[in-house]
Amino acid sequence: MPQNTTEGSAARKTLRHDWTREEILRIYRQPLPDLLFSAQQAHRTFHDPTRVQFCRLLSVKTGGCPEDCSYCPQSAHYSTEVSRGGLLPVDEVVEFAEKARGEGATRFCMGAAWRQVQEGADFENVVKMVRRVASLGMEVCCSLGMLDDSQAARLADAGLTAYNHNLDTSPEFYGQIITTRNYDDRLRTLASVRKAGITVCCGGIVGLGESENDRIGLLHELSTLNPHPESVPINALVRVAGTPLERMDTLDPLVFVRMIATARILMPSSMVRLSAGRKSLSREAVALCFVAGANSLFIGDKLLTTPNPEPDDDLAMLHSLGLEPMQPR
Ligand code: SAM
Ligand code: DTB
Ligand code: SF4
Repeated sequence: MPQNTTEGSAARKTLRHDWTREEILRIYRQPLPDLLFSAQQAHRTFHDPTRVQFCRLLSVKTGGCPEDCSYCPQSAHYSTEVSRGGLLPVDEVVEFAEKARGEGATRFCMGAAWRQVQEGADFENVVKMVRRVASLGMEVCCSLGMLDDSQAARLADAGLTAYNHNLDTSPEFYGQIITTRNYDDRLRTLASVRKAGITVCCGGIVGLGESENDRIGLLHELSTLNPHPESVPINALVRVAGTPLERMDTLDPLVFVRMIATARILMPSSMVRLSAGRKSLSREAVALCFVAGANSLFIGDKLLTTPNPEPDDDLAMLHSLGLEPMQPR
């Protein structure tokens, strides 16, 4: 196929928000070299392909979540090895963030196993955490479940850079993964985040047993948001004992690579984050994810509750690929 007809290859600065599912399917299904070529073109139009942003996650409130997300070890509906805890003390969280900054993280993400944010002492303490982490000069992200306009405004005022709230999969498949909330609930929170002027971190998971159409459906939902989410985490399911998805089939790593490449083409200016599931990918599969346009990863030996590669192994991996950590903006 001649270069100039490769799907989605036009290296242009304009962003589109009117992608159709048919177009996305055509992009996703291209021969892998064409897909990767287009993704590289899109990537290089907006980003330095040798730079990777390091982010660090911390679960500030773990387990006992009333939602029934069937992938999640923190749901109270399943019996997993995750033990429940209350909100961590503010000082402890800030110390952890400082340490992460020393290890090269420029973005710090705090996750709480809540269905929704509730006003009260815990929320006040989260607001304090945000204010103090922001004062360290790091990007600050929170993932606290659903929130409303006034809570989003409080977080924005404290200096929150981004709010993570994933759509996870297609609207059609959503009900098979989560029954305690619906897609519209998710979209409503995303709208509150936008309204408050906080950037949006929104992505999904592959390996849930979804079809190719569901993956396209997720990418369609994400890429027709206007503006696009500034941050798009692509997770591979971490199969956790005790969750309903613990015995899911192993994900073909090339599906992950195709998701990343397609996300990069559809939302070229966004940060595409290689998120959960890296421990089960080979170094070569991770390398392909970077070729596909991923430009961020989570550092540290733990995500929220599940293991992540050892920091020394990650540094060696990045070095072997000739990649460098992104400097603070
Ligand atoms: N409770 C909040 C929420 O659901 O928005 C925030 C925390 S939740 C753990 C953040 C995201 O982690 C989920 O939206 C999901 O995409 C991802 N996640 C959770 N468990 C996972 C797993 N086992 N494998 C891959 N991703 C997972
Ligand atoms: C996202 O999409 N992935 C991160 C972050 N956003 C909050 C969380 C991954 C969690 C994986 C399961 C765990 O460690 O508990
Ligand atoms: Fe709760 Fe979030 Fe886990 Fe769902 S993904 S069970 S909302 S912590």
